[in-house]
Parts: sequence; C-alpha cells; structure tokens
Amino acid sequence: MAQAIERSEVIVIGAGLSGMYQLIKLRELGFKVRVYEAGNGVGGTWYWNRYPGARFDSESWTYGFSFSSEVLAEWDWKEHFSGQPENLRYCGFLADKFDLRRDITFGVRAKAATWDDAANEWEVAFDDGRRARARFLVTAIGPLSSPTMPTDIPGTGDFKGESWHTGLWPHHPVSFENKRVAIIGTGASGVQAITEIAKTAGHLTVFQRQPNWCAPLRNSPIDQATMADIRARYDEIFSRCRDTWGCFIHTVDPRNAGDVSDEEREAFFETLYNMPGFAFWQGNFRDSLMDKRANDYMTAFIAKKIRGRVKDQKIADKLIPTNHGFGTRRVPLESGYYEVFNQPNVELVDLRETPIERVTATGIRTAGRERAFDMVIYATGFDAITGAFDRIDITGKDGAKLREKWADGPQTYLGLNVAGFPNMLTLVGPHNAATFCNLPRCIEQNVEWVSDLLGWMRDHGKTRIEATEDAERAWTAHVYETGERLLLTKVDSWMTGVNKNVPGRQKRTFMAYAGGAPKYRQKCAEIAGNGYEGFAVG
Ligand code: NA7
Repeated sequence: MAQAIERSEVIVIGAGLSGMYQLIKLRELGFKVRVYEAGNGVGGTWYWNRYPGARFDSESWTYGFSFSSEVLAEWDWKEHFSGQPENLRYCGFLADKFDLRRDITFGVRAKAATWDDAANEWEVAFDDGRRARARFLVTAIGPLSSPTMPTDIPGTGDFKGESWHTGLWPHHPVSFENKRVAIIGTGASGVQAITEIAKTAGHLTVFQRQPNWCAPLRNSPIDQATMADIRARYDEIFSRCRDTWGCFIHTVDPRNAGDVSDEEREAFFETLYNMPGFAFWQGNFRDSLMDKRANDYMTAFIAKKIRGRVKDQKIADKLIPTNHGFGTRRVPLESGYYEVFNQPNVELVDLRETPIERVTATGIRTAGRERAFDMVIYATGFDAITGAFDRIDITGKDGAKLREKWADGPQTYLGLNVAGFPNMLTLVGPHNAATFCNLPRCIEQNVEWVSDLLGWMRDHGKTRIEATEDAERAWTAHVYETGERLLLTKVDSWMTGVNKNVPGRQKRTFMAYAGGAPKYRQKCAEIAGNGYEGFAVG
C-alpha cells in the first residue's frame, strides 16, 4: 500500500546546525515544521566527520550559537578549539534542550523535491519511499556534505583491507596501531587526520597531490576561570564577530603590508604566527589576500616556517605550495603537522612526481612501485556547496531542473532563493555570505531572515515568494564583483567550484558572496525592509 503523504507547513532537509536552528525559530513562530535528516542523529558536519583529529578551526566560544542566553549560560567549552566528539555532544545538548528530535525524522535521504504549481507547494520524495508535502521547503543540507572519491584512480573498490572516507567516518573505533596506513588528500581534513594518525600508526604513507599552506592552530584547554571570563564577555565577543568579514574573532589590520618596514612586517607576522586560530589568515594586513605583492610577503614567511620545522629540505620542498599564495585556498590549521614528516614511520609521496596508477586488493600502485597497506583513508574532500543540491533531483516551475540551471555555476538571489523555484529557501546556499563564514554566526543570520520572511508572509496573507529573474541576475553579477578583488578567485579550489573528481566541475566559478558578512547582513535587512524587494510575492 502506498504510504500516506506526510504534511507540514515547512519541510526542512537536514538536521545539522542550520536545520536545528531553523526548527527552533519556526516553532517559536508557531509553524508546523518537519525536519528530515539522512543521518541517525543531529549534528550534520559533526555527525559525519568523525575522523581522528577533527575539530573546530574557529574558537569554540565564537562558534557556539548566540541566540539563547540559557545555552550560553549552561554550556561550557573545554578547549579553545573543541574536538568533534565534544562538538557532537553540543549538538545533542541543543537537541535535548529544545526537544528537537520529536520533529525530526532520521535516517531518510531526500532524493527528489518537486514544486507543484497548482497546489502551490513542494513535494519531497525520500529514499525509503516516504513522501512529504509543505508550502515551504528549506534546504539545510550543508556546504561540505557530499564526500567525493577520487574518480581518476581505478581500483578503489578492489582494496580488501579497511577503507574509509574522512567525511563518512565509521561510528566504531578505528585503531591504527601496528597498521600500515595510507591517506590520500592533504586539505583541512587530511591535515588534521594525518597529524593524529601518525601518533599511533605502525607506518603512515601520505599521498599528496598538492600541498596546502597551513598555519598553527595553537589549541589549549579552557579552565573554569577562563570559561567564566568568556561567559562574561559573550556580548563583546559576538559583537566583534558581527563586524568582521567572515565573522571570525580576528580583525584585519588596517595597514597595507607595504606600509611598514621589513623588520616591522616580520615582527607582525611572527606575532600572528604565534596566535591561535585563523589570526595569520584573517588578522593580517588588509591587502594580504588581495594584492599579489602583499600576499608574497606572508607566503614567504610561512614557507620559511615550514623549512624551519621540516628536517629534510627535500621533503620541505614538497610540502611548500608553489602554485598559489598563502590564504588563497582554505587554510588548514595544524597542530604539529609539519613535524609528522620528521617521524621515521611517515612517508610523503608526491603525486605530481609519481601519480597513483591504481588501488589494488592489497595496496596502492604509483608509477613504478606498489606499497602494501592494511588501511586506505580517503581525505579527498567534498563536492562543495552545490554538490548537496545536485544529489537531490530538484524540479521547480515548468519542470526546470536546478541541476541544469546551475550547470555553469550557481545563480541565486541573496544565496537564499532561486528564480523559478518558489518558496524554496537555501540556508548556507551558494552566493550566500555563509559559505565563507564562521558558520553558526551566518547560520543565525540566514535562519532569522528566513523565519522573518515566513512570518511576514503569513501575517500578510501571502503564500508564494520567488526571486525575479532581474534580481537574480543582478545578485549573481554582484557576487562575481565581490570576488574580483580577491586572489582566491584566481585559484582552483572548492571555493571556486573546481573539483576534479566531479564531472562538470572543472571550470572556475564563484561559490560565495565575498563582500563580507556585515555588508551581506545589511543587504538582506534592506531587502526585507523594502517589502522583500526583488522577490515576486503573491
Ligand atoms: P579539501 O580541502 O577539498 O581537500 C581534499 C584533498 O584531497 C586535497 O588535498 C586534494 O588534492 C585531495 N584529492 C582529492 N581528489 C584527489 C585525487 N583524485 N587524487 C589525489 N588527491 C586528491 O577537503 P577537506 O575534507 O580536507 O576539507 C574540506 C573542508 O571541510 C575544509 O576546507 C573545511 O572547511 C572543512 P588537490 O588539492 O585537489 O590537488
């Protein structure tokens, strides 16, 4: 017998941080909301990315939600950069506190979402055959939630030993002791995992296609007195985060790199290098990420640091990027990463010199050599930002497919809606400031804006909202303008939409709004204040 269609006023796909907060806010407004989540628990990123070493790169006390004074009063952070198990506990704490699970269906993956123009509502189909309908569809599916395998390496399915992807890490403990472990990928996940696994693995082989510029994390525990101090300063902390470009605590230095003497610059770099978190990336000279010459200074400084930390200079050469400047791709933060390569149980294989030919039943074959492994780990990243949308067959008005509309890069209005896809709100979607943000800070803004919109529509008797083609065109053009001055838009990375493992993702586009979160917030507020200008509302 066909299952009855589940009905609510708002369907939210995803129970990560954005889905959870969306549920809280819409419930407050009295909406009947149903959240559907593929995992068997809340937490999104922190549910899936259980690999060893996974932790915040944002200061914990800037990352946690700010909307509830009770949450701020009750939750103690134990480390300045909290690890995944604790972060997942935080998500569970939120779910308990706000009794969220009763409105969440777990273990169901959305396969298709179809707009029914006559009924003025969305229908979502799930992998277990379930169907759900609601007037509004909110996607809370995460920017980095579709893990990708290396499509250019044959034989990944042939390997008979343990094989894991960092973004789909198993729930049972994984031991590396006395094992020969291979890891492919040296992005933010790889860097964290490599550093941790090298501590216990019998032997670890790192397969690196391109090195990334990393900076020290400098994590430390938070004692009770420090937590009390943080708690007393929460207002100041969040207000400072609101004012910075990416909502991190680090404030960019108002000087240009060329304004100061070489000695002064070097001393400033040294100070930043010794600070925790993204200080070196986000707190540097104001032109460091926009001007090639300014960027060269910081790049040279970090290269020197790597050379000082890696004993074998031939290995240091391989770990130093040559095809992009510091901070023009996502900067992994590390806790002893470079020293790992001084260990006798660690080998670095540079895939630019010896590409992987194939994975075999027992190991990995590179040009001219086969190495045997007990475990192969893929830290090969995600089909970023639009990947999670592509995995759902989203059909808007007149049969339009979102996948096709975005084939040459996303087009959106505010990164929150797409013309032709009425009543679909895309939290942390492409061309939204949230994609380059200390995420919960921007999630709060996105969710609050969407909640206000839905409340406003109900209060004004409106049932349908859709970006106009003109507004979408103008926003998309504006997004590209915001990216123009940044060096990072001239480099291949997930931020520019390039993923060699995904067909159709070979060309550079731009995935985020780069005008900064404060400007984005202001634009969203203005548009709402003008009666949702740029939207057709009916
Ligand atoms: P990233 O940053 O996309 O890194 C993926 C890594 O895997 C990167 O080093 C890639 O090399 C490498 N990779 C991917 N495919 C292959 C193949 N086919 N062969 C060899 N090496 C490959 O993903 P992460 O999970 O580390 O981080 C994603 C974000 O999650 C991170 O920025 C945080 O914000 C959280 P490449 O550089 O492409 O040559």
